[in-house]
Amino acid sequence: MTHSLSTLIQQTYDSALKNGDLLFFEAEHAVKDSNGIKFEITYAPTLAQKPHHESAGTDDNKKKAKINPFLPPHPALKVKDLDEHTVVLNKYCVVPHHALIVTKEYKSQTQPLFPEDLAATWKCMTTAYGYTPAMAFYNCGPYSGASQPHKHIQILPLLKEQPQPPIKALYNQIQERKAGQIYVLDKLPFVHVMTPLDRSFIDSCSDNPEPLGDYLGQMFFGLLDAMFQQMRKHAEPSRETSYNFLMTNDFMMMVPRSSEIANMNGLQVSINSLGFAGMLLVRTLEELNTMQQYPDLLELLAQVGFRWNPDAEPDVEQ
Ligand code: B4P
Repeated sequence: MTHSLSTLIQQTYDSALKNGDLLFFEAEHAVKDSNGIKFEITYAPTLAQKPHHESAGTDDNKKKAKINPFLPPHPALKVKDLDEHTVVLNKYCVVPHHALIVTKEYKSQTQPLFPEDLAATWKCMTTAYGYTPAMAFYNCGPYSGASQPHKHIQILPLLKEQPQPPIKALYNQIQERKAGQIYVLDKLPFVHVMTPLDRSFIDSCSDNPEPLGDYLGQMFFGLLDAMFQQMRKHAEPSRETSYNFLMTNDFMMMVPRSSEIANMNGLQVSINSLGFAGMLLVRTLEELNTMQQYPDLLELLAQVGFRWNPDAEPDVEQ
């Protein structure tokens, strides 16, 4: 009997957790409204116990830092082999069943996503958690918040009541949305691009990876191109591009990154793609309290992205 992806994820998770091959970090959640987005702040104090990826200076640590955890993935965390990818559980999870789609061969996390990556991601994102909606994200490049250099896309179930992910509340305000059109949201004070997906087309080819991948690839590269156009207008040219990519059941979003760390009243907070979805992670009570009192969380995100240049030529309406 073949099991569904959602059953395999649950079974692998239960046994990896029981055997200590996967660490789940208990967290508390707070919600903070900032400019119409109900940001979800996840406070995970035990995450401080997670081993650091960076070398701490000793030879032993340096050796450990070089180990690629996805080549091969730990057998206890491996959920399923796909054609060119393997579905693996996140060893250090704050959200149960958080999974990764890693390339079977080594590919760099600085590469864009290609049709085969996107088709595999869509298939997993829409089947991994039964009827619970999910989100996929990709931290691309050195300033994106990525800690592993081997190409991996992440998927998470979206569990809460409010529009999910929280950024969707702003997406929902786009009037007369058209699939494939590029949108920029007035309320976000940093360069970003967003596009709605054509669900009826996707559903018509969801069992056929080739047209599915071609369509999602076209949307991804259209978004990447639009992001570079915005960057040319609003930022200094740079050789190293980093960006965060989000994909839900109905839209894609891309945000170029200028740095990994935001400064919150002297505290350093690492932000990855989830920050731009409206989901922020803190590890200490001081960070939690400071974030809850921080006047504008979008300003925190603007610090690690690129602020709009007020002198740039306005976009031409199409
Ligand atoms: P990356 O793209 O490299 O980095 P990341 O998601 O920012 O996670 P990072 O590792 O920096 O974790 P952080 O402490 O910030 O992804 C690498 C992924 O591989 C991570 O998911 C990592 O946990 C996983 N991994 C590492 N070694 C592994 C192994 N041997 N086997 C399998 N998987 C392995 O954050 C800790 C966790 O909290 C991360 O999972 C992160 O995604 C999650 N998180 C961050 N913000 C969150 C939020 N707002 N809400 C909920 N969860 C959040």
